[in-house]
Amino acid sequence: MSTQTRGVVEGRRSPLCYVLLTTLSAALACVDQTSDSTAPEEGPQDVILAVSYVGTANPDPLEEYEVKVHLIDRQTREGGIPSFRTRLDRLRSGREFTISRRKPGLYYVEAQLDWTKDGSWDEFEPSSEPAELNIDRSKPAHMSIVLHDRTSPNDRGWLVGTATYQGLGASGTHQLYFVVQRPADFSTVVQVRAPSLFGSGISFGTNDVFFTTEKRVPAGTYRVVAYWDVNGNGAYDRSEPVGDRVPVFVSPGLPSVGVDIALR
Ligand SMILES: [Ca+2]
Ligand SMILES: [Ca+2]
Repeated sequence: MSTQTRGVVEGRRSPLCYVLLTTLSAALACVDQTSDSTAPEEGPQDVILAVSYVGTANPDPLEEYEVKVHLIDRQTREGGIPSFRTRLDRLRSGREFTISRRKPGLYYVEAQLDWTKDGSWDEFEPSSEPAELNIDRSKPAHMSIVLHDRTSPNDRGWLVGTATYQGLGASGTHQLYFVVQRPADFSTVVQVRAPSLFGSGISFGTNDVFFTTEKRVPAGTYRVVAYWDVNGNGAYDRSEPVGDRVPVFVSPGLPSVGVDIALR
């Protein structure tokens, strides 16, 4: 609409205009009276959550995690687990998550961050305290949720991963070692031996070889390397299959999962 045209409409209204405006005002007044004289409309309402994380977890800054919100009706036990994905640094500053149209009632609410990305709730994963939320009949429900660590800052973390090897002689009674090293000087922090399959040693090819350091690694940044100890001396020798050093973060009391090493 041009400036000139707008001026005509606002400044010199036609008789038809006044009729329409008067009718519209009357209609609005009628609506106002109706809404004033009855109870608010009942029905499902949005749940607007302010979700944040407080803790010491030190993830890869590009990693995204799923936050699951358990929202269960106290009376009917019905509900669901809506979720969203986010980076942990974004969650530290808080973000809003809206769950649309839930039936009014008293709900149980608890949220959890799936640190291990396995779709299940592990006891060490950041989570919120259980709380109750009343979803009113006439307006959206608001709630703050704080996810916090289940561990303390000085707790040790651990690494979980696998090794693969496609070379000749991909099975044997030799041992496979995983070494967690400090990045500055490659000194060893923890060395673990992969469990032998059926007590007969390592067999690559059909299965990746699984390892865990268990809770032995202080929080920090490390490199992990794996080698196949062919001569059985408990140390790496130059002719033995070995993988590249993989950088990992270890957070207090949390596992670093998915550390995969390809031996050559
Ligand atoms: Ca999990
Ligand atoms: Ca060796």
